[in-house]
Amino acid sequence: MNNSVMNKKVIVLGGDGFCGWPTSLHLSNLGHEVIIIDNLSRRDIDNELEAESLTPIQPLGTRLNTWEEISKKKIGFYNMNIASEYDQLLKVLQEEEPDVIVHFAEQRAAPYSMKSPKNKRYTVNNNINASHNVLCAIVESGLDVHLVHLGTMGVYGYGTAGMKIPEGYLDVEVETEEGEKVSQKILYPTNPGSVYHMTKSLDQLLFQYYNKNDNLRITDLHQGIVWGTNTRETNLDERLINRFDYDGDYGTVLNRFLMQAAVGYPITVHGTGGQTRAFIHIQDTVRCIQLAIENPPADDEKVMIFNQMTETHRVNDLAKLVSEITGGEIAYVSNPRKEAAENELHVKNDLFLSKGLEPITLSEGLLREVTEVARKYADRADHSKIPATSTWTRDQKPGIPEKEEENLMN
Ligand code: NAD
Ligand code: USQ
Repeated sequence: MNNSVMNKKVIVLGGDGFCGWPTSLHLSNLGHEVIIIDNLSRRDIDNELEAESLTPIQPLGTRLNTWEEISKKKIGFYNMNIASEYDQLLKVLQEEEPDVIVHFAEQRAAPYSMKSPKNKRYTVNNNINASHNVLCAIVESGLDVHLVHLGTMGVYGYGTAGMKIPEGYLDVEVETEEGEKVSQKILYPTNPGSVYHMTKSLDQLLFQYYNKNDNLRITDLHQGIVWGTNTRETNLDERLINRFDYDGDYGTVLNRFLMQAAVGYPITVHGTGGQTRAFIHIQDTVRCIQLAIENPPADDEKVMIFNQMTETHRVNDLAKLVSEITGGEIAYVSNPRKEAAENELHVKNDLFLSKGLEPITLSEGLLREVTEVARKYADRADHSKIPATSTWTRDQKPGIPEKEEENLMN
């Protein structure tokens, strides 16, 4: 059988999360043997923030039993902190002997990472130790594992690059002392905009080193902002429903705008909304992971980097589009982040297109689908958790709409 379509044993680190859960189901549905490792820290953070997923996500045990009932396929689970429980992680790798590890298990919210010194340190300790432990354990196990990591478009920064952002590497020409021109391929210079995005920049160096020193086969996916909520598999039964983050720390921009419009909260555009970002629908996320697994790097290949995004949009244009479709009112609020007021963003995504990705782009139908999910669970929304209150420095102010500020005071 062609290696690319052979069923594989896949460990999904962070398989209980927003991207990890639908990916686990998708891979299991394709016939891969899937094992989730997760310490359920994202659920703990929900408790800490007193902000739940808008959708009623079920305990992981219920999710796994439901999947087995429906698909007759079993997904394994280990409750483990991969950033601190190195020996246990190594033992699981030695016992399970996976072909592939998909690594989602990091603290992924920029605002959460900027909330306090404690949060900054937690994000760095968790993310860097998680990635390093995985790399170290793969080497110590002696197994030939393909590591697929979820990185971010944010490593490139959001200045105006003046060029199409390449997939990970930049071709440069340097001049030697003798005046000779030498061509080099270097990692695109990182320019992270938060402590969270910085950890993803540091991850890149870890991958480059372990690839060079130990010939590890690594794919790093520089993913844009994920929108949407359900996929074909999570739609099969309400107990499989995916997480929908809407709060000021974990909610991402397009899902927040759709949710805000659905529950009658003003659409919170930070500053002028001049920020341009890269986006991808959750259904394409799971398809991209499938394609990355089916197209592993060769033994002596350098870290393979794909830009996992399908389109770019300006935040203000998204707000206007959501407002047109839903009738929601836009509120231009103070920007709690330290970021350029405006940027252009042009990105190459040729690699996934060449592997067969047929991008799902923004359409009214899909936007309405998210709004309908949000409307269905609107009574679960806690309006006091909607505004983004984590500020990047003492100079920024929370992004609270004026009329809601009064409600918050009362
Ligand atoms: P999420 O927080 O919903 O899921 C992450 C999962 O990892 C959670 O279930 C959490 O409990 C687990 N986890 C975290 N630290 C762990 C540890 N030390 N040990 C074991 N488990 C741990 O996040 P998500 O939205 O699913 O994102 C997954 C990955 O994709 C992240 O690395 C993120 O940076 C990246 N990404 C996400 C987006 C997005 O828009 N959601 C966009 C680009 C990239
Ligand atoms: N924004 C608003 N209003 C809001 C929320 C956000 O105007 O109510 C603005 C922000 O100021 C920012 C932009 O929208 O300019 C995007 O913010 P976001 O929270 O949607 O995205 P970000 O912080 O970049 O993080 C998310 C994920 C992260 C992932 C990243 C991909 O949480 O895990 O790495 O998207 S990317 O943005 O391509 O780097």
